[in-house]
Amino acid sequence: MKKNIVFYLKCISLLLLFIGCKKEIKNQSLKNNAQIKPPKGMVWVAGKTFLKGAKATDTYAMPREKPSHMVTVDGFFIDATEITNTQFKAFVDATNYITIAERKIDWNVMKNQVPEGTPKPHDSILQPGSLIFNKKVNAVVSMDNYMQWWTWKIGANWKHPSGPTSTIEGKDNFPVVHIALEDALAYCKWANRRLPTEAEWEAAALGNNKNTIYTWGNDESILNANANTWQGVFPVKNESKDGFEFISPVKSYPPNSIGIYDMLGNVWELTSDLFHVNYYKELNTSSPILNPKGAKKSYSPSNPYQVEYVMKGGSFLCHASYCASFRISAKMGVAVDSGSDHMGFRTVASLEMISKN
Ligand SMILES: [Ca+2]
Ligand SMILES: [Ca+2]
Repeated sequence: MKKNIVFYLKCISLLLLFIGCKKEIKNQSLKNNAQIKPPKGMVWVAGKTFLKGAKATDTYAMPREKPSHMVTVDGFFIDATEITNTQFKAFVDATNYITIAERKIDWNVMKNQVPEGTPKPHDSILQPGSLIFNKKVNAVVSMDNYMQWWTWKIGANWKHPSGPTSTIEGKDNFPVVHIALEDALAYCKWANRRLPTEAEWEAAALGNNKNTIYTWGNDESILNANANTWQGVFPVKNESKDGFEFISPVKSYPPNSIGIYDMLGNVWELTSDLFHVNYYKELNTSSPILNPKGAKKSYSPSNPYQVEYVMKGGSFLCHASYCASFRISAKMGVAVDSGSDHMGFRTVASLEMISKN
């Protein structure tokens, strides 16, 4: 009788172990095959291992995109489009959030972000505002000085993208701009989302393609049909051959292979990774890196005074002659409190975040 009880208990424990294993397998498969319906406006990106960074045939690739290396990301949901004015307005209406571009400037904070000894600008300059592209630039002296084509515009913010007299009326489905990292994070918190890591962003941009330079493949000659960038002579003559001189409504160009729009061009997109020019060079790339979250600290030789984050995809201002950032591996750093009229964001959600709801 005692033997039978022991045998019975062993059977039960084996059964429980079997059920436990099945649950584990199910959780694992959930990570890589979404079994939850995507939230409205989002697309599932299946978990995968892929080559992050510069592709071998990419002649535009910059040193900060090298060496390319294998990474593995778990599956996640991503917004099919850049966050629009309508979406951002819903957040502001619900929370009364004030973006950084709308806030008073504190010189005591700002002076730590500029070279020591920089004189305090006149109070008339230290007003809420943001950077806008200078449409009136006729000629540039040196391409190294990008301030030739950027203007500090008092009163420019997401509601007034080109300055105080401009509006977003009739631009509901345009990407929201003048968004700094803190603003994007506040939106994410409200919406139960987060910013993508750079690895997730590249995984989403690749879609079903493998190892391609662009979201549609490797053919640069069809750039104008697939992304809002700059044609002509940057930054003085925009021929708008792709149909748009400035930002375009989201979904104006074809989606990538898994239904995501405007990953390349239109507005730059923030990520949660810190920007460090030598990050890739210092990685141990002997095996795929699992869910990389970027550099531990930020470093940009052109802006050593501020913390910068990685932004991806380029914008309507990107041209082959300058940064050619309309590529999946391209990246730039953006100061943590800085926005402009060609910067926006899109969000992601992991399965755990969605399942909690
Ligand atoms: Ca364009
Ligand atoms: Ca974009």
